[in-house]
Amino acid sequence: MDKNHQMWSDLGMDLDKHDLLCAALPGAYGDVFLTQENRPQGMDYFNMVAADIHGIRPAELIQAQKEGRKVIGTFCVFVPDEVIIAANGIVTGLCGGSQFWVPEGEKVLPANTCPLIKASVGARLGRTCPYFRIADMFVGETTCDGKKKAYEILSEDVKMHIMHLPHGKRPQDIAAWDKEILDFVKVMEDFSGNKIDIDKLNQAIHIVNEKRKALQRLYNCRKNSCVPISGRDVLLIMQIAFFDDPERLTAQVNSLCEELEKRIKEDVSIAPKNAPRILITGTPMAVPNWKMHNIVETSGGIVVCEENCTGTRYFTNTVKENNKTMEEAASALTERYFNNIHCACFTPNPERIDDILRLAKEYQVDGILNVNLKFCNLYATENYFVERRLKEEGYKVLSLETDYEDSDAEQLRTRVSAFLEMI
Ligand code: BJ8
Repeated sequence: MDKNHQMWSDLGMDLDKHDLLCAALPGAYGDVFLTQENRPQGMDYFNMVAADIHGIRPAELIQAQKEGRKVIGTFCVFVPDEVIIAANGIVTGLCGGSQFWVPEGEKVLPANTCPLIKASVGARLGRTCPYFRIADMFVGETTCDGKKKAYEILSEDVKMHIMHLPHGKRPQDIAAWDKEILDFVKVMEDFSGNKIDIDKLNQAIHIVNEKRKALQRLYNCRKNSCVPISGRDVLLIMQIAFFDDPERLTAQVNSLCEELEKRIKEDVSIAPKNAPRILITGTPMAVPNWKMHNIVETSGGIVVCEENCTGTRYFTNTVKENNKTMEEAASALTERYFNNIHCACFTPNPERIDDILRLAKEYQVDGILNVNLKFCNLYATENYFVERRLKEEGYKVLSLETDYEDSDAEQLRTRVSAFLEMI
C-alpha cells in the first residue's frame, strides 16, 4: 500500500480511482523525462517533487493547515499570490492537465468545453487530486465563459471567491482591477483572520519578485545558441512553480541556473546546434500536460521559449516594491498583473503579438508553434491575428489544436516533423 494512502483517505479521496492515476504517472514521467540524455543535475530536486507529486507537498500543506494557515487554490495567473502570502496563506495552482480527470468533468459540463476546465472540475468532483481536496478556498476569475460558469458549479462543492476581471485595458478597467485587488485583501483578511498591512504586503511582493527573477534567469539561459536545458524540463519547473513553496523554489531554480550558466560557458548543449529552435505560444500547459514539448523534442526540435501562462506570462516583469500605502501597492500589483499580462480574454489584445515577436527575436527562434486547447474560443479566434502578423513578419508558423488525449499524438508528430524539416 502507498505510504500516502492514510493521508488521501483522510482527505476523502476516491482511493481506488486515484490508484489508477498513481499507477500511470511514473511510466508517463519516465518516458518523457528520464529518457533524456545529459540532463542537468539540478533537475534532481524537480524529479523528486514530481515522483511524489501527490505526497510530499500535500503533506506539507496539511501540516501548515494544522498550524493555522489557509491554503488557497487558484486557476489563473491574474490572481495575485502576494495578497494570499501577506495573509500568511499558501497558494496552490489547481489547473488540471490530465485526461484522467476529463470524464468526471464531462458529467457536469458540456463535452465541448476546453479540457483544462473539464479536468479541473473533474479533479475536484471526482475526488482524485489531493490539492483540490486540501485547498480551503478556491479563487476563480472571470476570464473565459467556460471557467466563469464552471466556477458556479464548483461553488456548490467548495468555498469560492471570484475576482471580476474587466476585458479591456481602459482607465476605468484599470481602476476596477485596483478595487478588485483591495476587495481580495479584505476577503483574505476575513478568511484567514490575519490583518494584511503594507509591511506584510511589501514582504510578500518581495518573495514573489525573487521567484520571478529566478525564473527570468532560467529563461535567459535558453536564449543562448548553446541550449543548456530542454524545454520539457523547463516546462516541468514552471508547472511545479505553481504549487511549490516560493522561497524554496527560488533557491532551487537559482542553483540550477548556476549549473546552466556554467554549461553555457563550457558549451554543453542539450540539443545539437542545428536543432530548430521553437517558440510555443497559446493556451497554458497544466501539469501533467507535456504532450507538445515531448513531440517537438523527440522529433529533432528544441523548445526554447513559451509565450503562455505556464511560460513567460507567469514571471515577466516584477511588482514595484516598498509601497507606502495599500492603494499604492494595489496599483503596483495591477500594473504587473493586469496591464502586463496579455491573455486573449482582453479585447483588443495586440500586445500579445508584440510579445511573441519580441520573444522570437530574443530567443533566436526558427519557428513558432501556436498550440491551443480544443474548444478554447478565445485563443482560437485570436489566432486569426496572431498567425497573420507572424507570417507578415517572416516567421514560419504552425497552428495546432489538441486536447489531453493521446489519440492525436501520431498525427501531431507527423505535422510537427514536417514543420521542423521545412524550417
Ligand atoms: S491569463 S490564458 S491562465 S485565462 S484554455 S480555461 S482561456 S477556454 S486558461 Fe488562462 Fe488566465 Fe488567460 Fe492565462 Fe478558458 Fe481557453 Fe480553457 Fe483557458
